[in-house]
Order: sequence, then C-alpha cells, then structure tokens
Amino acid sequence: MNHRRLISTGSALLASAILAACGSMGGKPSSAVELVPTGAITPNPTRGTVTFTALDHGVRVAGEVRGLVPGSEHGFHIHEKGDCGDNGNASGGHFNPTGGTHGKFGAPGSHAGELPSLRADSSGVARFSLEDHSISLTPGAANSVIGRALVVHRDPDDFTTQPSGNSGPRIACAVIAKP
Ligand SMILES: [Cu+2]
Ligand SMILES: [Zn+2]
Repeated sequence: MNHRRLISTGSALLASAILAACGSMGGKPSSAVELVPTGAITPNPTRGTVTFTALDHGVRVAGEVRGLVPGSEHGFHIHEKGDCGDNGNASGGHFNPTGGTHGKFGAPGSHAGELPSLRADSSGVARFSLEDHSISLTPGAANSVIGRALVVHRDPDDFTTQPSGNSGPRIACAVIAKP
C-alpha cells in the first residue's frame, strides 16, 4: 500500500479504524465479537476479543481470552443459538449443521462448532489464531456462524462425552454478529 506512505500516521490510523468499522479488512468480511462473563461462576473476570474473518475456504478465528486461571484448559465452541441468556445455556448445543457427533476440532464427523480448547498462560490469557474449514460467514449458508454464539466453558473438554464434551458451566459468551 504505497499510498499509505504519503499520508500522515494519524490519517492511516483513521483509515484503518474506518475499514474495521465497516467490517472489511483488506476486502475480507470480518466480525469482531466481545466475550462477556456469565453469572455461572462468581467472581468471573473472563473476557475476550475474537475476530472471525472470511477466507476463500473457511474462516480465520483469532483472538484472546483473559481472566482465566493460569495454566487452565477450557472447552471452547460455537453453539447453535445466538442467545447468551440463562448464563449461556440459552445458546443450546454445539453448532451442528451436518448431524455430526462431538469430538475434536477438525476431526471427521465432529460438530462444525468445535474449536481447539483454550489454554491459559501463566497470566491467565489464552491467545489463538486458526483456520476453520467447517464454518463460513456466508449469509444463508448452512454452515454460516452469523447469529450463533461463541462460548467458553469452565472445564476442559474431554472430546468424548456426548453431545458436548462435559466441559462444565458456560463462563463467557458472545453472539457472532454479521460482518
Ligand atoms: Cu460449548
Ligand atoms: Zn461438539
């Protein structure tokens, strides 16, 4: 972007901010969501920021979750309904447009809503960036996650227990907005 060099840093930052607000970074539709704590545990400092960006095949899911117990592991999924009410329970089960069974992210036949488990570092922060080929941001597509919920659980996912991996209460939740 050579023309960026000709404008001031302030203008460049403003231009970036406008692009982000339009939900289109570099021409790829993108949706940033804010995970907020539920009342499932007390106290609950769990918060996060996660960006969903459309790829040619799939979606990049990137961000961080803060306020976790240092070193802890947490089930992390996209749930079917875009409703974080009732301490996240209103979001229903894992997003599952293909009639799969619960398993690991990327495993054949698993739910489209599976994500890799969150692993908190020594500061209680989990950072991640992954390509998810099971979902899309395409309006009307069966695998579109627009209007669904992103959920962080208190406990690790065992990837075995049906239909949700036995990862305990839902401690943070966000609805994935349209880019
Ligand atoms: Cu879940
Ligand atoms: Zn699942």
